[in-house]
Amino acid sequence: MNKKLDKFLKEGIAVLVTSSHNMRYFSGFAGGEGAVLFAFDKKFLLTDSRYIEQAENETTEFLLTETNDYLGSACKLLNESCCKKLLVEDNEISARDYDRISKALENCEIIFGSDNMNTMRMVKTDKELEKIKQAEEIGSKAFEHILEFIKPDVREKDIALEIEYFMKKNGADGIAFDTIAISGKRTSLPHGTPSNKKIEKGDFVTMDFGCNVDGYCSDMTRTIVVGKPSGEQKKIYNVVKEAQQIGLDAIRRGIRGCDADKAAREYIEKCGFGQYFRHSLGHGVGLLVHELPNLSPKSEIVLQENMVVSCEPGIYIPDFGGVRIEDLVVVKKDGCENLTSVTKELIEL
Ligand SMILES: [Mn+2]
Repeated sequence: MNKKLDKFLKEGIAVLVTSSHNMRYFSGFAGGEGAVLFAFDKKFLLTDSRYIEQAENETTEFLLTETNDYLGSACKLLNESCCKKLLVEDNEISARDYDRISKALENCEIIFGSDNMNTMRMVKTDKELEKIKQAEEIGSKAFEHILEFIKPDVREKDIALEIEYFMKKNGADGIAFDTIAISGKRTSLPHGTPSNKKIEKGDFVTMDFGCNVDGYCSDMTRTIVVGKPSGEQKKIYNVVKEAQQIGLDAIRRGIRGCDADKAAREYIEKCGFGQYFRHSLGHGVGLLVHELPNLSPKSEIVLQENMVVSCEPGIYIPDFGGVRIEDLVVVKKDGCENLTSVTKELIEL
């Protein structure tokens, strides 16, 4: 049992989990639909007939309830036991469901719990780390593979598809998010969508992708150039590469997210590209591809050992193009362990 969750339960606060990622985290049930309820020293898993067999296989110690109305059933259980305080996932629950729960539970204080529940997942166990490592290894292999595939006249959409196909063919359960594969001037779009544009000589190609192993995500980005890079392309690439290394050097136990971000950002600013780096340095990765802790100018979270974060500075110049380099790392006592094994030298295809 998670220590922070245990603390709520000891204080007599019941906990209702309704997001698929937190249900999976706290119970092992990966079906995604239903609710997990911790209350009065009991653990309930409420789901419908489509998932009940799966729930039996994936969980232990949970009292399974088959129901088509898991919120209604949860409220009934809570009312029967005169629950006085209930923690809910405010980020995940609809206004309609919130209204319904509030009306159904008499004399029960409803507490917004998303911030708390999402911090519970930040530090990873060895088992979780193993899955993230596997996923990132598959991503690294996909990158090596795609270098053979990229050439002039290949469409961005085909590059994205090939990366996704390779990852699934090589052990991934699925993709962690829609693959980004963009080229030429379109690389100035940090989260551009692959189009029918064909690769041309002299194009930057940025690929941001990840897969999923047993629920856990990977995430990596590389930018390459097709043909010979121009002086300006080389310059931008090298600034991002150096900034990324500065970010990696800063990530360690005890540093705040904002300070890791600042280290990389200051270098990009010093090089005169500050206005073109307009997102955070990184984010946590786990059951969700974007989770806590953030490495952003606002993040006060102090990094702890075995948190998993990305380090991904970028420079995006409208009507010219952009570069992002992203590795996934595990925070350690005196630094970090890099899970992304492929080169960051500028690859010229
Ligand atoms: Mn990322």
